[in-house]
Amino acid sequence: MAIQRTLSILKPDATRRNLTGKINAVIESTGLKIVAQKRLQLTQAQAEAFYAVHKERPFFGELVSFMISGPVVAQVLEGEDAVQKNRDIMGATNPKDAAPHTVRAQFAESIEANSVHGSDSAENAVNEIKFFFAEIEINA
Ligand code: YYY
Ligand code: MG
Repeated sequence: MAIQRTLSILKPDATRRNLTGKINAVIESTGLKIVAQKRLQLTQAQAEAFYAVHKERPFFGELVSFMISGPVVAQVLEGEDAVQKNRDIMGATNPKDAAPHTVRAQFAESIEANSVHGSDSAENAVNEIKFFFAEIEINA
């Protein structure tokens, strides 16, 4: 497996509770490197566009409202097998199902306020990184 990039988002429940440093420590403990990072307030249109794949799902409206309820930290993570490595350390979508030591097991409040987003495939990672970052902002 070659060096790969993935998009990570620290969600509004994490910024609200001042957990960005603690979550970054978990990410960095995997060997993944945070090669770009910025804190921003998503607009409703941006959140809807980012999660467009879920627009027919019953939770879409609440997901969008939650994602614009406060600032997020968007990040690019780089390293060996970055997409899967980040998914592994995030834990299951529902924190009740997340393995111990994962970010969601340790920090998530609920299935909705679950602290982190991570790209789920290499192909989606490329598009999600482009959504937030220009190449000049990504520096290993
Ligand atoms: O990739 P991941 O974040 O683990 O889950 P997705 O199935 O892509 O759903 C995106 C996002 O939507 C999830 O992180 C929380 C929210 N959500 C929800 O509120 N209720 C559900 N039943 C499923 C997902
Ligand atoms: Mg997902």
